[in-house]
Amino acid sequence: MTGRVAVVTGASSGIGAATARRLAAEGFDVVVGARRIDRLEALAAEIGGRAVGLDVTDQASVDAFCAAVPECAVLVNNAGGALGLDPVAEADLDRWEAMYATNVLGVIRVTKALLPAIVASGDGHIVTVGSIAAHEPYPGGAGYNAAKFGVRAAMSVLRQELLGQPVRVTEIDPGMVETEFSIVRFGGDEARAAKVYEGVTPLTADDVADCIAFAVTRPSHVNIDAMIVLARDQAGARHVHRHTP
Ligand code: 8X3
Repeated sequence: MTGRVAVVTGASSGIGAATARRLAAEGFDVVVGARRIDRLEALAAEIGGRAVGLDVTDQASVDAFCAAVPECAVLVNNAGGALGLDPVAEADLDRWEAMYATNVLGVIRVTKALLPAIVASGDGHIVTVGSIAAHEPYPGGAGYNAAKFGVRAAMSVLRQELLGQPVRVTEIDPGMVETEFSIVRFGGDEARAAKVYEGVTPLTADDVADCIAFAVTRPSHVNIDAMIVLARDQAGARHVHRHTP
């Protein structure tokens, strides 16, 4: 048991929930944050953690969250996601703003607010869940690509700015992970979401949580700067091998 506090954002499902479970199993005192408080409380009860409501796009919500979490050693910035697959010519700018608000400003807002506690822990770690989309643009991806490239740039800057402080900064960039990601991206269209993973063995949320746990449980002097994690069936953002039944 480390007993150190680990905060996981976007923890009500998918990679966030899997990471919360895994970090609790590793002995962290886990605080889960998300907007869907019912699911969050069930998860917190399951893992012996604490649920605190969190909307990363709302400064008052982030302030209240941080007031409830005076100590924090590890922050996993997982909240985020994609909205649509619009070509630039048909961009829905409201959705693009929303992607920037969650994936970029949301991560920065939470990180900034928790940073004093993370530094004060004497052995802090900030892990951000990015995406292969932060490395490879693809048709229809521009709104999400821009957001994920943006947060990757910001956290790379943070890594440099924190040099000399007792804080590690890591980015985990997965490819296809079968979670609610595509259902949310396609506005609840489950058939369209299922097509994304058709004929492929995608990563699971647990696979990504495993990578996060690996980074977090290295000795303190080891900083996993970045990790791109793809399914064996995926060799690039849109380079996928689909098995026929
Ligand atoms: C999710 C992966 O390729 O749909 O972050 O952008 S992708």
